[in-house]
Amino acid sequence: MRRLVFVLNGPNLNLLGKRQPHIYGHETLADVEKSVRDLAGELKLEIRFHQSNREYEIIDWIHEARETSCGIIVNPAAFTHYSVAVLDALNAYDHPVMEVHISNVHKREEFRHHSFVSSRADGVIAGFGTQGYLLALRRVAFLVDQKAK
Ligand code: DHK
Repeated sequence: MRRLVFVLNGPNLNLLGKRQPHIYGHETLADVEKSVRDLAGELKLEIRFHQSNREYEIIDWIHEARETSCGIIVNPAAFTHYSVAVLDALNAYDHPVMEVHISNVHKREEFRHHSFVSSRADGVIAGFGTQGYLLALRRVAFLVDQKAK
């Protein structure tokens, strides 16, 4: 299997570093991408890193990942809390899915406590800041290596 991992980011994450830094921190999404790519190099994984404010693009990337990848790391951002369509797309995906939230959504408004994506995710990380992406990537690598044994 190709050691390719899709890292998908939902709406408003293009503003990371500028948007509510007391909640999401000062790192930009480009910083996150760089850290993810550096770690992927160590773990011998390839990365497709995407962000969109449009639900259909996230869905299309999940469809693309079905054919080509060994795992998905997704921060669906606000789509987490209402998108049955993103859940349906992930339910049609056969490899590990890690759900990442930069903030601890459970410490925030009640509408952020429910995630549609969690019923499909193999793991959920929230409140670890942008480090959550790296923890998720290590987990995907572990699961892929385990399967290859
Ligand atoms: C990012 C968002 O944009 C919010 O809509 C989610 C998530 C939380 C995050 O913590 O990364 O509620």
